[in-house]
Amino acid sequence: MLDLFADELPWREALAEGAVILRRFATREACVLLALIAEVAKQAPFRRMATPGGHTMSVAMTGCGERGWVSDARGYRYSRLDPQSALPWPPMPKPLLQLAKRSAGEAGYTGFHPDACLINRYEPGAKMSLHQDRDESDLRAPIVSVSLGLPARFLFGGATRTAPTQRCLLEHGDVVVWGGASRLFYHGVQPLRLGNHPLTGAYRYNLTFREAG
Ligand code: MD3
Ligand code: FE
Repeated sequence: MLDLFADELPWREALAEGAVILRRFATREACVLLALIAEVAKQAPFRRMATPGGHTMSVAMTGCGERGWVSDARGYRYSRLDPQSALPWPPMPKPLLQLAKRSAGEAGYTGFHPDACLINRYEPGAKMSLHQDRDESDLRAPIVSVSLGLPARFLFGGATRTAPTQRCLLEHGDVVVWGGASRLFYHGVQPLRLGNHPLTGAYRYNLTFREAG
């Protein structure tokens, strides 16, 4: 097989206390990951959820695994059922689970057992405001994030909403592992810029693996 990535090895960048970027760690698997996302989306289509405040999120979401993250007028939570179909979320495909475990291990987090994979799809202009991820039951477990397709300008701050923010570009194949001190840090994504990625066209996808339950 022609290997277009043989000359680009992954490298690591420290981002914050307990957080590390594994640059290009998922590049070789990207095609497989995107095919698996498409399979999941056949069973649980991407949808733009309502916020508790009555707005509609610009990011379209779906998920796989035992639990899925949902938002509606009642709030944010994890649910075993997809509210749109009233069926369980599609199972987490093995290669996704294995990538998540391998990434966590690479960052020093052994024994990571994610039961939820949230799949975000950004179209041009879609963004995610500064927030914390705190709906998971055990906040000692890290979150593993995988970026695919168009690049995103990612913002991350500190333990309070007003802490100074840093920005970094998350590109196709980049994996970030967030744990320890940075697990509850505020973060967000700036509006996606127009572009055309060879594998995803106008979209960016982000997978986040979590121990939710
Ligand atoms: C920092 N997703 O789904 S992934 C989210 O690119 C979310 O779609 C973004 O924030 C995205 O909640 C960012 C990177 C990320 C994920 C979890 C974190 C950064 C984090 C948890 C704590 C601190
Ligand atoms: Fe988040």
